[in-house]
Amino acid sequence: MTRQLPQQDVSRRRRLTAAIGVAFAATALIVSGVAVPATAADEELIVNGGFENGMEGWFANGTTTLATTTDAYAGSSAVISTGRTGTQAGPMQDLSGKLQSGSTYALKARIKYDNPNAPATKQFFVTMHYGGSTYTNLGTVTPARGQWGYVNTTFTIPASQSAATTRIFIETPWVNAATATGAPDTHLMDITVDDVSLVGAPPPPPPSKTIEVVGKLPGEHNPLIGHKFGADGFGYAEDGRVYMYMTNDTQGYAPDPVTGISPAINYGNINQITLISSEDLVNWTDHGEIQVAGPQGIAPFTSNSWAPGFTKKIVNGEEKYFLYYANGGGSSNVVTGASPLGPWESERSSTLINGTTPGAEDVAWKFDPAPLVDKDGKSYLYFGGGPASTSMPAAERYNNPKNIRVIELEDDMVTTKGSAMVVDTPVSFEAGHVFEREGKYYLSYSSHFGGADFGGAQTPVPGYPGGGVIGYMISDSPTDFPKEKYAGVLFPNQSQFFGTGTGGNNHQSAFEFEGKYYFTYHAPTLNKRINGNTTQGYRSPHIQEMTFNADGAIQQVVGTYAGVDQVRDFDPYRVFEAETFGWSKGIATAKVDGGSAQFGSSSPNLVVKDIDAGDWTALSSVAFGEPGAESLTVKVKPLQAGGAIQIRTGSETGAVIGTLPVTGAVGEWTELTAELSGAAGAQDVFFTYTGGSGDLFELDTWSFAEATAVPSLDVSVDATSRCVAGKSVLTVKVTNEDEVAVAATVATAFGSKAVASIAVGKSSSYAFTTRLAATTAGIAEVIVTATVQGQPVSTTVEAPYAAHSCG
Ligand SMILES: [Ca+2]
Ligand SMILES: [Ca+2]
Ligand SMILES: [Ca+2]
Repeated sequence: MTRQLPQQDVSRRRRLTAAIGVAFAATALIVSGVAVPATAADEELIVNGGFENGMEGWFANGTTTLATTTDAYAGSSAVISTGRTGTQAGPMQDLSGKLQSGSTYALKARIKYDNPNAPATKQFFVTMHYGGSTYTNLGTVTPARGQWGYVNTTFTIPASQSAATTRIFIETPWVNAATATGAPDTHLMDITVDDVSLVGAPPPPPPSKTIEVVGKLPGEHNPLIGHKFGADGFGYAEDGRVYMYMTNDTQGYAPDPVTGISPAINYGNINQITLISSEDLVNWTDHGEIQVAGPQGIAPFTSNSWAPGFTKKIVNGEEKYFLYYANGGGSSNVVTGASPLGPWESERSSTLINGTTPGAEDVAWKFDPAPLVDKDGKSYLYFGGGPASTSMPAAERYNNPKNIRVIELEDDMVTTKGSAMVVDTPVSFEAGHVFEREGKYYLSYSSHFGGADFGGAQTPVPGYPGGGVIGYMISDSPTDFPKEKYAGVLFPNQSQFFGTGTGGNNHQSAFEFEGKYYFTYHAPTLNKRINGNTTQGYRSPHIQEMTFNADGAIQQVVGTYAGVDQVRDFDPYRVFEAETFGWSKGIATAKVDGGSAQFGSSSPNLVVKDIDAGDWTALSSVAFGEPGAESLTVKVKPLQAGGAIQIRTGSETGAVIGTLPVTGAVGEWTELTAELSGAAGAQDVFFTYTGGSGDLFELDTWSFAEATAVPSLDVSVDATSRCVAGKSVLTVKVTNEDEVAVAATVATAFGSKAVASIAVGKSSSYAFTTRLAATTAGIAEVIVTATVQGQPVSTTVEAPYAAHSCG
C-alpha cells in the first residue's frame, strides 16, 4: 500500500576496479582480441564518439570540466577532461535502453594524457556504471605520456546483470580521495579522449505501451484521460485553463506483449512529471512528460520525480512558475518554469528539502512538497510523511505522528527560510496540501494504515480518521495547525467508490476555477479497465467538485466516474492540438521537436500515434454554433496509403458529417481539408480512423472553419382573410424591418403580385380576391430582394394563413 522507497544513494561505490587493479586484463569480463562476429544488425551505439559535434551525447561523471580540444586523434576535435577531483571523473555517455543483458559488444577508444609531471605511462579504464554501486571495467590501455592509447576489446554483459541502466565512462584506476589529491599529477591528470565506439546489436524495440481498452468511457469525465496514467495530481488554474501535474506512472508500465499484464509499478523508475491541461475539465491536452530528474534531467542531481506541487510567483518583477517534486523519499526539489508549460530550468544544484533542512530531522520521508503563496505574499512549502519518530510514545505515534511540516520559502521560492514547523495532522501518512478560501486555510493529507511504523496496534482517538483516507484541518493561519484543528474526512478511500483493486493510499489537491472549487485525487481505474480487479498500482487522475457548508466545512467528496460538469463548450474554430481528447481508443502520444501551434514555440508539442483502423479520438461538446462548420483541416503524416478519417457526431458509430482521405507522401507532414455537412450546434465529435493494417498516420493539429452565414433580409409577413360581399379576400402584408429598401413578390394560390420597392420601416399590402365563399388554409410565399454592399441578396419568407369562411 505504501510507497516503495528507492535504494539509498550509497556513499560512493567501492567496487570492481579496486579489486582488480592492474591485473584487470585477466578478468573473465574482458575477452581482449576476440573478434565479435559481425552481423547485419550491429550498429554504432555511441552518439558523437568522435566529438565532432561538440559535447552532444556526453556529460561529466564526477566533478570535472569537459571541453572539446583540437588535439584530436581523428577529425578536428576530441574531448579533454580537466579539473578532475576524483579518479572516476571523466566523460560519460548514457547508453540506457541501448544495451541488453547477455549481448556482446565491440569497444574502442583513443585515450591520451600530456601532463609533463605525470608518470611515463598510465593506465586508463573504460568503465560501465550499471546504476547503484555496480561498476564493471570494460576495457583498459596503458599508453606512454603524450601518446594515444588504443582500447580495442569486446565485452559481454552477463545474463544476470540488469541492463536497465548502462552508462559508459573513461577514468583512471581508483585510489581514495586523500591519495588522489595528494598526488594529482599521478591520479588526476587531464585526459584527452577521441573515437569512442561501441558496436553491437541494438535491442528489439520495446513492447508497445499503448492502452487498447477505452479507459475513459464516452459520456464520463473520470478518469481525466484514458491513454496514459498519472498519479498524485496537483491542479493549478490560470487564465481559463487548468493544469494537472502528475507522477508519470506510465514510465514504469510494461505490459507483457503476450498477456498484456504489466509487472507492479516500480516508483524507483519514475523520473518524469506528466502534464495535461484543459479549458473545460473534460477535454484534456497532453503536454507530455517533463524530464525533471535523472542524468539528462533538468535537475540531474535528483533521480526521482514523485508527487508534484505547483505555483506561480512574481520574483523581481518577473512571472515565474515553480514545480516542486519528491526526489524519492529522501528529499524534495524544485525547478523553475517560464510558463505553466515551461521551458524549465534548475536554479538549484542540490535538493531543496533534505536531511539538513532545519526542523525536518524527525521526518522520515522528506517528500510530497506542496507550495502555498499566501495573500500577503509570503510563501510556504508543506512536505513530509512516513513512519513516526520512535522517540514518541506508541499511542502518539499512531494518532499524532507529527510527520508533516511547513516551512517558509524565501521570495525566490527556491530557498527555505528558517525552521520547519510541525503540522499536527491526526493519523497522518503523507500528502500535505493547503489552499485558502475566504480567510480559512484548509490543510488536507492522507492517513496512514497503522502497523509497526506507527506504534503497532493502538487505540484510535475517537473522531480521528481511519486508514487510507484524506483528512483535513481548518485554520485561520497557514502555519498554525495543532491537532484541535482537525475537521474530518474530506474523502474516504477511493475503493469505496471504484471497488476491488482500487484501494491504497491517495494523494489530493484542491484548486479554484471560475468560481468553483475542485478536488483532485487518483484511483487505478484505467488499470482496472485494462486488467479487471487485479490491478498493478498504475493510477489515474480524477476530479470532483468540492462544496462548502455555511460554516466553512467541506462536504465530504464522493468519487464518481461521471466526474465534473464540462465548464464550457469546446471552441473548434482555431488551430488546436490533436493530442486533445475528451475520450480515445487505442492511440498513444509522443513528443516531437518544434513548438506547439496552439501554445507557442517554446511549449512542447506532441503527436497522436499508434493509430490503427478502428481507433478513434473524440472531443466532448464542441461549439459549432450556427450556421456551423464547413470544413476540417488536419496536419497529418501518412504512414501508408489508403487511410482515412471519418468525422462523426454523437459517438464512434454516429452520423458521418465528413470524410477525409489521408493522401500525400508517406512519411511527410501535410495539411488536408475535408468538407463537412451537419456540423452545427454543440456536439460530441468523434474522429474515427480507417485503412489497412498497421499504423495508418500520425496527427498533429486540427482546425475547423466556420461556414459563412448566408445574408438574409429582415422582413415580417402577415397573411389574413376577410369577407367582401360574401367572398373571401386574402391580404398579405409585408413589413420591411431591414436597413435597406427591398423589392417583394408575393405568391398565393390566388395569384401573384409584385412591388418594386418597400422603403425602410414601411409596409405594403397585397389583396387577393378569391371569388370563394370559403377557403382552405394555405401558405403565402414572399420573396424579397435587395442589393447589400453591391451584392444581390434574396430571402424567402412563408406566411401561413388559416381556413376562412364567409358563410
Ligand atoms: Ca575526433
Ligand atoms: Ca492503436
Ligand atoms: Ca500536436
